[in-house]
Amino acid sequence: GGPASLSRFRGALVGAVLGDCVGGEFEGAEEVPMENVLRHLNSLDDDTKGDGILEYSDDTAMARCVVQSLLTRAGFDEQDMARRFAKEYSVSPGRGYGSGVIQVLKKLSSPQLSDVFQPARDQFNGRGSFGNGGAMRAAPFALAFPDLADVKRFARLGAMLTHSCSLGYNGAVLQALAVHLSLQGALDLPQQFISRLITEMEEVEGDEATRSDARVLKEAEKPFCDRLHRVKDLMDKSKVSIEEVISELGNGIAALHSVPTAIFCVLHCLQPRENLPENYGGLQRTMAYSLALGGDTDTIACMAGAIAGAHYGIETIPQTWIKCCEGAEDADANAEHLHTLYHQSPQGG
Ligand code: F2R
Ligand code: MG
Ligand code: MG
Repeated sequence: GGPASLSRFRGALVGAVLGDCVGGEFEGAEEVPMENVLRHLNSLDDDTKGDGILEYSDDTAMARCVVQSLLTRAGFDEQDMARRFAKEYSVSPGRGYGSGVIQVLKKLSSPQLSDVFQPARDQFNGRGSFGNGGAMRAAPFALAFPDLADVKRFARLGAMLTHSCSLGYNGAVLQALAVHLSLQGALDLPQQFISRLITEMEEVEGDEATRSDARVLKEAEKPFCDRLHRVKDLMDKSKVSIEEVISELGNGIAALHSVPTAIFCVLHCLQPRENLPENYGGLQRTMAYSLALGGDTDTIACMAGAIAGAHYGIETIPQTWIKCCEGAEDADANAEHLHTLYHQSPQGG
C-alpha cells in the first residue's frame, strides 16, 4: 500500500500483537537457538491448534488501553488513559507486568488521585522507571496522529503515565517515530530511515532532563542517539552475529536496551538472511530474528512487529499466525478505526 494506507495500519497493530504473543514463549531466555524459534513458529501453522491459543501479555493489554482511549476521546486524554490502565490491571493482573509498574497501576485506580503523572514520578526513589513499558505500547500514537510533532508529544505524555525517567519515555518517542516513518514508506530507504531517526532524537534528547538522567545512569550524553549510531554501524557490516547485536544494543527490559534493538531487527531483516527460511516474508523474518535474540523477546518482537507491519502491510502476515494470537483480530478491527481518525485530521490527507 501507499503511505499511511489501511494495509500498513493493520500490519502495524496486528504485527505488534503477534510479536507479543509469539515472543512470550522465550521471554527471559538467555540463549534461543534459531531451530527452537522456527519450531515454535511452524507450530502456528498446525490446524489442530485452537483459536487465540497464544495469550497476549502486558504489552498488548496496555496498547489496547491506549487504542481505546485515543479512539474514544478522539485524541490524547491523560485522565482517560490512566483510568483504562488501572482498570485493565485490576481486571487482569496476571498479564506479566513489570514488578515496579504494578505500584503505579494500583495508585492510578485511586479516586483521590489529582495528578495522574505523580505515581510514575514516585517510582524508584523519585528517579522514575527506565523500563520499556512506555515504548511497548507506543505504536498507536503513530497511528492516531499524522503530524510528527503530535506523535512525539503524545507518545511522551502517554509513556509518562508510568515512566517518568527520560530513558523510559524517550524510548517510547523513538518507537512511535519509527512506526510513523515506516507508515510513510521510509523503510524503502534504510540508510535515510536511520539517519532521520538520529536527527529527530538529537532534538528529543537535547533537554536538561535527558542530560541529567544520562549523567546519573552513566550513559552517553544522548543515550538513544548513541545507540542509533551503533545500529547504523551494524547495518554497514556484511556479517553480524547475534552475540554482537546483544553486546552492542542489548536485549533487556530497559527501553535503552530494547527499542534500538527492535529497530535493528527490522532493518536487518529487510532482505533474506542465510539462517532464516527462504519462504519467509519480511515480517516473518523479523519475528524469527527478534525471538532468536533471547532476553525480552515478547517486547522486542512486539515493537519490531509494529515497525515491520507498518512497512510490509497486513497481506504479508499469515492468517494462521493471526488466528493463533489472542487479540490479533481485535487489533485488525481497531486499526481500521485508527486509520479513519488519522485521515480525519487536517494533516492526515
Ligand atoms: N516483566 C516482564 N517480564 C518478566 C516477568 C513477568 C512476570 N513476573 C511473570 O512471570 O508473569 N515483562 C514486562 O515488563 C516489561 C515492561 O516493564 P515496565 O512496564 O517498564 O515495568 P517497570 O517495573 O517500570 O520496569 C521494569 C524493570 O526495570 C527495572 N527498572 C526500571 N527503572 C529502574 C530504575 N530507575 N532503577 C532501577 N531499576 C529500574 C526494574 O527491575 C523494573 O522492575 C516488558 O518486558 C513486559 O513484557
Ligand atoms: Mg510482556
Ligand atoms: Mg517483555
